Amino acid sequence: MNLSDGKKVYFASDFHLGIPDGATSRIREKRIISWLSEIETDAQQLFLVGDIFDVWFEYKNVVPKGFTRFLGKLAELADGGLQIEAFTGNHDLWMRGYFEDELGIPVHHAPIQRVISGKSFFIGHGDGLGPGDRGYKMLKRILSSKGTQWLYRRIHPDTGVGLATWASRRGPKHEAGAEDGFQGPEKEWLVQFCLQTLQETHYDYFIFGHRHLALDYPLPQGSRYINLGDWIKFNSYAVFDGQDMTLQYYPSQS
Ligand SMILES: [Mn+2]
Repeated sequence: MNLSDGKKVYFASDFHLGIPDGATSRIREKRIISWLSEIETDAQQLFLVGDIFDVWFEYKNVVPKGFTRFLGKLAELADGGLQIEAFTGNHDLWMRGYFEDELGIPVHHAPIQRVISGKSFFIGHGDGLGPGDRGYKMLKRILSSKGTQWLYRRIHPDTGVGLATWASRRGPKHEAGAEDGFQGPEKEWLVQFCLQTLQETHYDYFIFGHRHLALDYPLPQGSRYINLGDWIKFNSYAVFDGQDMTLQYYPSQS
């Protein structure tokens, strides 16, 4: 894919719509929509890199209530010709066709590789990559399985979504550590993942969410690991203008 003159690619993740409560989430939802309205003037492509919703579980004919303004904005943008692609995160891995059917937005359930205007990208939410976190990798395998999802859909939506909401708020936080800041390259699994990957394949940019840290970390061979941060604390996103990548914050500081 090549960018047209003056056009850009935008990346954002970890909106976690729904937490900590409806009213607070609504404020964040509106902020995200303002941001989308601002970028639509020069965006050619938008990647939503996971954990868009704090809880999402799609039944065959039922989706969770809420997020109408956000979904409406995505529909408007997609209908207007903006190329949008989404990823599942560890909080919203149970997406199964609603975005595709209703919005025309493809959803990736695993990382992807792309070449945009001559630069190579590795893009994914980032959960379950790199060494360690065996418990989570096992849990993810179970939760991702068709059988588990089929069984879960036998539960009434009120109970099913309620249970998922309860688990999300009380369960272990796989973004743990964000409060403590960057843990150093040895402890940051995503840095380890990048270093390992670079030994075999070169990417100009690794784009991840999940860590809830806004990061632009230099790697060997001129590569960079961008962590998109989140929209709970940072309102951060990344922009690629065809030449370079920058981390930015909304509203812009200047
Ligand atoms: Mn997250």
